[in-house]
Amino acid sequence: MSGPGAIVVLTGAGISAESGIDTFRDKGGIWERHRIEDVATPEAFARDPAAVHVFYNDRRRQLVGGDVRPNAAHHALARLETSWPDEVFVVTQNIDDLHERAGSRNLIHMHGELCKARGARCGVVIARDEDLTVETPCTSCGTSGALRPHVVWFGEMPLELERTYAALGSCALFVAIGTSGNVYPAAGFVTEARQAGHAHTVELNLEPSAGETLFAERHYGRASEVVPAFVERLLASETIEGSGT
Ligand code: BV8
Repeated sequence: MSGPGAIVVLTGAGISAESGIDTFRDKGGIWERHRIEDVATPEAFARDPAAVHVFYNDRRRQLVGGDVRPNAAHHALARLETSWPDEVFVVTQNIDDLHERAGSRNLIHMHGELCKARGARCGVVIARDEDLTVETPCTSCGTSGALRPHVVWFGEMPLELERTYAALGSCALFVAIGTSGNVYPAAGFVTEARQAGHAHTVELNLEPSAGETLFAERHYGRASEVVPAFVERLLASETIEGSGT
């Protein structure tokens, strides 16, 4: 007897909003205060690395500062991973570590991680909670000033796409949580899951996203309420409602 099927969950900044981490495109969001071209492209880093380091240092200090912690939505996904009879795979666009801190293990950060740095020369990735500056030496190759945030900027290739597309092609359920559906290729995952995987597709968000009509099922509200309720319903029935359309 085969199980109910694998689940792929895509999360975005909205799942961390109630943990106190700013989203990007909401009112007062990060892209209202900074221009992407100044802080989140390889060209920006080449032009003014100090400004890019300040942008990420500020966000890293907030994350590691102590009063940011996972919320009920992160914990619900960790519970789903341990209790669901088939695979649960979380692909996050977020660079915070709240999914890990809530207990999620089968997880990838397609846009990188705020608490990791990468040697721009050697490509070695290291854990890094402290500030980065243009003088910080790479702990692997020793080159001064060669460390960059281990973050995927606009125009750069997201991480582990092959593994992600394989999961999208074989899942029975695709759930997008807390994402506005503006950034690709992540915003195209729902279509991939429907076409390649014939998956049932669900959007859980504060408000309809740009890809709203692509989802077979939609529930709106705050992630800390909507996600636990959705996970409870899934675990109670152990079936995936509906089928990919
Ligand atoms: C690439 C790291 C080549 C940095 C980020 C078509 C195909 C492929 C690429 C493109 C394409 N069209 C355009 C492109 C280029 C570009 C792109 O998408 N541009 C956009 C602006 C049009 N994409 C790229 O450059 C990507 N790379 O294309 O490589 C390639 C080509 C083909 C195939 C593969 C590769 C790289 C993009 C990655 C950039 N890096 N982050 C950092 O964090 O500083 S993106 C950035 O946006 C963050 O990662 C963020 O997570 C992400 C997406 O934003 P969201 O997470 O959705 O956040 P947002 O604020 O927008 O929305 C929050 C939502 O939450 C809202 O809907 C809100 O209602 C909701 N919400 C709020 N509060 C709550 C809530 N929901 C529930 N509860 C709440 N309490």
